Amino acid sequence: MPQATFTPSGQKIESFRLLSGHAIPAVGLGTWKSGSKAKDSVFTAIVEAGHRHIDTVMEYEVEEEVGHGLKAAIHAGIERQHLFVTSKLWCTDLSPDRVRKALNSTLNELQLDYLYLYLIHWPIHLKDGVSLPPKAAHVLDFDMEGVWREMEKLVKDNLVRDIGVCNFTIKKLNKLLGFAQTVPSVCQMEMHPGWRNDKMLEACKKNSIHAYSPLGSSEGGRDLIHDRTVDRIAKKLKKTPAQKLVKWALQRGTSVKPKSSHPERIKEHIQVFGWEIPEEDFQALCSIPDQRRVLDGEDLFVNKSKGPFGSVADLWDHED
Ligand code: NDP
Ligand code: 1BO
Repeated sequence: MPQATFTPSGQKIESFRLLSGHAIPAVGLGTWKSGSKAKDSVFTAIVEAGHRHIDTVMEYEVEEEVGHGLKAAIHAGIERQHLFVTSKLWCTDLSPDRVRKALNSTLNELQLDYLYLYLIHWPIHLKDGVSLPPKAAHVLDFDMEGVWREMEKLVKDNLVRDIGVCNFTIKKLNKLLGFAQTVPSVCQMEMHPGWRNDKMLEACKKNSIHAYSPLGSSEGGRDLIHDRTVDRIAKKLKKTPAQKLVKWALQRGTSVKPKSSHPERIKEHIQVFGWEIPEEDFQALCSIPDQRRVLDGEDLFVNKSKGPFGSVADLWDHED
């Protein structure tokens, strides 16, 4: 469960402790598909709702807007050091010579001079300018060790406080752990009651896990907000379905960053402390059938006839 940490000015932030010793706010704001609403969402989240973690990435094409939102929040009196900002290295920048340049470009868009967390977004190295899903010739060799060494240098140079990965398989994680001098602080993986991803959760126990798409996302037609079990338990505990889903993730030991562009939802998502999902209801949420990823990478990377990934299973190293 998250622990309360306090800023020097006395603000309470519920956080998990990363392997590095740093705290990561337990609940944050996701920004995928936030578009032109990103600035207002970020400002509302930080200044009105009390969020201190914003998750973004160059590929979402919202970093400039997010930067404006962060700037407005700092202008409104929030100290920069209390804002945990995460961004990610996109597939076309997965070569050692491009890592620092990509981070600098992100920092420039966000109008920041450091990040608290920088992640490898997907372990797939793509040629510049390819349309997705890629053909075989567009997927390049991924020099995982070379890229990780450059990520480690970003930490040494105080440009980034923690580094980690997203969308890795256990096989890829073990490969990384075989040479990492700085172990990944975070594995950001899809996890929600419709895709518990138990095997990855177990494999990551020694690392910190940061679940994404906690509400089941807007992708993949998985409407967990209206799932019967989620709804029944939410009513019983007098919480909203979204709060139940966020809390379920926290009780599993994963931090989360639900996305919304609606101020009232952004506020609702962080009102998840001071109460618990009872064991029986927690187990009911763990028993939702039809376990499957909603963001399985099919639209992004699977090219059945011409690609290196002919199926979703290829993408996930046949581990599921
Ligand atoms: P979420 O699970 O956060 O779901 C977001 C969807 O739920 C939106 O359509 C949102 O609509 C809707 N929603 C939000 N709150 C409520 C509510 N209270 N009631 C009803 N509907 C609600 O999905 P995401 O896929 O966006 O995941 C969260 C974040 O995780 C992303 O934004 C991104 O930052 C990160 N992520 C990272 C990935 C990676 O590869 N590393 C992959 C996917 C996500 P509305 O905005 O209209 O409220
Ligand atoms: C396009 C990337 C998927 C969400 O992180």
